[in-house]
Amino acid sequence: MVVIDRIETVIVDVPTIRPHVLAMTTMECQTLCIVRLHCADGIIGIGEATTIGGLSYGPESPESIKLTIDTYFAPILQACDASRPAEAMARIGKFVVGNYFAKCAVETALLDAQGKRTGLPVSELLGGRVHDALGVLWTLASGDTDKDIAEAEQMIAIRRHNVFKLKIGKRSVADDVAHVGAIKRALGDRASVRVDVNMAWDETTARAGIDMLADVGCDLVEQPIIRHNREGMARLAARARIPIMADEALTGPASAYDYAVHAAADVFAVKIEQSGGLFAAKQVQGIADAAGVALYGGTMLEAAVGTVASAHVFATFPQIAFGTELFGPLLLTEEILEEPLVYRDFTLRVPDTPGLGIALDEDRIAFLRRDAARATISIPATRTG
Ligand code: MUC
Ligand code: MG
Repeated sequence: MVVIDRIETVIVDVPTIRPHVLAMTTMECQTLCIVRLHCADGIIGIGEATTIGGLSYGPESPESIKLTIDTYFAPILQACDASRPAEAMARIGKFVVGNYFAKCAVETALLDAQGKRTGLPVSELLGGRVHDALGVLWTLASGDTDKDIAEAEQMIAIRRHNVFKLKIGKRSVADDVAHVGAIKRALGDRASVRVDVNMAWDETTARAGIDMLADVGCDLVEQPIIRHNREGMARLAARARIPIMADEALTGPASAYDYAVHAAADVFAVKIEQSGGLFAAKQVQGIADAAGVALYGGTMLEAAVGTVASAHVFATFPQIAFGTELFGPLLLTEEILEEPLVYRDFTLRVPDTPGLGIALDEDRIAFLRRDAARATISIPATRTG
């Protein structure tokens, strides 16, 4: 038995490289809850949880995740064997309802520690990788069409991304479709253009909006309507000329099963935090594969730790037809790893060293943590609207 001596959580605020405009919030900063699991054998496992715009995306905030781990998970983990991550997570699941993002951060830290202990990358602990590199798209969300086109051109030129996701739903459908059409026209066959509505439309609006998007060359529509309208999603998927992807609606294996049974989406966006952890994300993949639903690797705009944890999971998916959006670290002004993740030729390399295969830049974390006395960096508050 490997005793867990201590679990440490820190809140870290990192500015974004530009305002990131989504239907429900504008982000100028990303807040991470970094977890360190100190094990009695000297191994430290790391994990991360993020949300999008505090509480504007889902029911957990970085601050609530920290409190949940410190107050409720820590005493449970005291009785757990760090070398049995699945058992430790089952024990947490027995005593803690919900709190998926917090569970994901702790499960990541347990698996990182276990990988370091056994000499295996996390992808191998999860069954073994099928991919060493994953396609990565970029989200154009500056809020301005010309700026988005310039950003996309630069990404294509440096061979970092040639698939783009546009965040829409904040403006009128006509304005949004004009924006999407202008970007698609500028990029042509050099890029795939997709949209994420983040649930901003009602079903009637979505019916018209999806047709209009198909007409201007959009390749995929993500979560057009509210998460609980599964029948609406099924009706939209049945009539649409382009694939419909579920994101917010997928909160773990039970919802994936429900969506698969009712043919409520053509594609599942799998997110490790939203699924309830890395094991749960694997279960979502299994359900999608059994049902013949295509897969996509989603992000909660995690920084490097959550991003690489997601990459280890997605690297084990036999099919991942729509690629991933594991660009989170690239949206941030600060590097938090000793060695940055490698983005090259439109892909992210999946590390193959033990555990997550990364090391935190501890000086950077010490500087960026919210409770540090900072000298030069100013962190903008997240704006709403
Ligand atoms: C979402 O809803 O998919 C992913 C990329 C991005 O820009 O925001 C997220 C959230
Ligand atoms: Mg989405």
